[in-house]
Amino acid sequence: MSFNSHKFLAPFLILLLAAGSAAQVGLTASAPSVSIDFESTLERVSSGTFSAAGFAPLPLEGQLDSDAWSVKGFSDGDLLFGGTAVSGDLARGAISGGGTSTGGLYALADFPAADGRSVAFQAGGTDFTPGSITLKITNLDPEQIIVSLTVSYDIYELNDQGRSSYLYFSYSGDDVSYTPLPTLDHTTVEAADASPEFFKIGKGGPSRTVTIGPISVIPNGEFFLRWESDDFSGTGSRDELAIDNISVGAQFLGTTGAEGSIEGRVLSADGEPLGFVTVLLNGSSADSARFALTNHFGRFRFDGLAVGNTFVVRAMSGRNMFETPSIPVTLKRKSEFVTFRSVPAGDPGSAVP
Ligand SMILES: [Ca+2]
Ligand SMILES: [Ca+2]
Ligand SMILES: [Ca+2]
Ligand SMILES: [Ca+2]
Repeated sequence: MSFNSHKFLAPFLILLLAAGSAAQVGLTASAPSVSIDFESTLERVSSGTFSAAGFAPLPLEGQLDSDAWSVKGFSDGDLLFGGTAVSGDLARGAISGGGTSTGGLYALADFPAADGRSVAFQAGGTDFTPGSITLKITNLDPEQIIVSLTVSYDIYELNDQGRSSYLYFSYSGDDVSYTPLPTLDHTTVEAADASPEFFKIGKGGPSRTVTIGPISVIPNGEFFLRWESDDFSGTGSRDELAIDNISVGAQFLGTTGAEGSIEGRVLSADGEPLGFVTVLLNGSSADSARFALTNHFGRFRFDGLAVGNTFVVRAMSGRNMFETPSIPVTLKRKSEFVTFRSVPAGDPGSAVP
């Protein structure tokens, strides 16, 4: 494809991206958690009962939504976010009890109970060694930021081969740099079971639970959860693994009791502090404007602001003009600092005829 045709396509691609931007695990302060059980439809994540019929951005029955899922490491090629894969390694179908020898991604059926479904994979020499499954989370709340995520999931293992495989968990804010959480590591048993059957890791509750934080996912910001696998020890064929009951719960930081602050100072043209200058703060939400007066050090401060929001700070004085009277401030961290400086005053005498 020529460079020119790329340019021609660009506006259409932008439209498609905009239309698809709401498709992923979307969390809001009023709906802060989701649970993915692979038995039922979860809008923007899975369609119907998962049958490993592949991945698509508009999934059909039995498929997963590729706007939420990315799968890498199978020999048939990587599934990127928004991609489509409906045959081969990424669509090996439902399998009851496991025991396959063909590398690929399956729907494990009838485990841990009848009609149960989970995402299972069989690794091989060129499949999923290494490989990864990534789930995209998006903060769809218009105002509040996600400050931590509680994640839990189940691991099922079929130890039918003489090799050990690992399943590690990591997270990312940009889908590039991932932070591992070694406390969640799992490795399958190396020596094969005599009568192999799928079993769940851990007793009682979820196989793994963790709270990730502090993090800062601003409105429309994304966050990524990743499960990675590869050979760990032993030789021969690989065991089978499955992931199920992925629960994600977000803790939001709202405008009430918010921890952010904007502080600053107002200076004269020659750098002297200016007291008793009115400073006005306008928020991005429906909050009414607030004002402060500078003290005799020229300092002011606004507290209780939501991190992630944008504000406009304005200095007003009948006696001074300012170089930049209005300064927009996005609270990317807990505190931001701004400085207003007045322009040199003309000689008052010369202005009077
Ligand atoms: Ca399930
Ligand atoms: Ca393959
Ligand atoms: Ca197998
Ligand atoms: Ca094994």
